[in-house]
Amino acid sequence: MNFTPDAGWLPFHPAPSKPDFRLPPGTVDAHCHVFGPGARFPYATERKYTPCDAGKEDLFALRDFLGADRNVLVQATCHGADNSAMVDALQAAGDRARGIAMIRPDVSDGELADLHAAGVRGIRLNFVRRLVDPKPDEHYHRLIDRIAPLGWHIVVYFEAADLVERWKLLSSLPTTVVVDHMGRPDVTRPLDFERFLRLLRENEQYWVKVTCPERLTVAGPPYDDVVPFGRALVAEFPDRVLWGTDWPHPNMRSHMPDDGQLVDFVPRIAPSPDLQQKLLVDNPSRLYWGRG
Ligand code: 0GY
Repeated sequence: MNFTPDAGWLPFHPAPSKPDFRLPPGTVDAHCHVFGPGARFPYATERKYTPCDAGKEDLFALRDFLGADRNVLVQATCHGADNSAMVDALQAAGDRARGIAMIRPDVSDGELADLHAAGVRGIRLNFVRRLVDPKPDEHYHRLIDRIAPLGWHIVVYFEAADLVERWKLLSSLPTTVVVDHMGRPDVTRPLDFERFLRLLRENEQYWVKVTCPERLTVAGPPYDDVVPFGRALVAEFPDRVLWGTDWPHPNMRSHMPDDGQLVDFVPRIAPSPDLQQKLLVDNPSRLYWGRG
């Protein structure tokens, strides 16, 4: 089956620049996706958008070009709970990738075991309303009951308003929890960021991805207005932060980021070699590869 990308959908950057910043050996791009190709891995019928295909070969080429070593592939909503494109990429990458799946409550033990064998180490709970239809808390509890015994963790994606509404659920999650994209602060309202910092301070199992300056910025590249947020998170929680590109950048309508420029954002939020080593290598190695 052939899929036509949504009108106005920006394809990933065709020729990213070579970053000035040299990623340390063992760097993990801890947030990226594969889309299709739709002809082989059809997009989900319940999807809210149809992307351009962005397959594993392009992802691995970007990894090598940027000087990263490994990837964490996060299941995106356009593939729903059919994780086969991601699993195919995990199998092709061998030990150089791990995955975060989306599942349904009726997933079988056998399916979970297969996902684990392929390298899946967690599930993603997505609360962003333009991406998924909201569900009652009970739905998420049922998913968590399925994965907690496997030693997996939870990745959560929410916007600032969801944090208020889902506070009880979010602050009671039993596993390690990783929040996408700095909790999506409104960079024009730094005081609102305090609520998210409170979540991290009061819940030691919470980690955060210091990703997506291109989504959070109002000023545009090189994302000066996002630097204080990323820098504050890395400084206060150096052992609980992860970095990633978010390639191929779904739903970016304003501009398509240059992935080389996203690498050059790293030393601006993690200014010392020690912080860079934790953010890029040690933290993801511990969480996803059980090392260190
Ligand atoms: C991201 C961000 C987005 C999309 C998804 O699962 C998804 O569809 O995550 C977004 O549109 O903000 O993490 O890639």
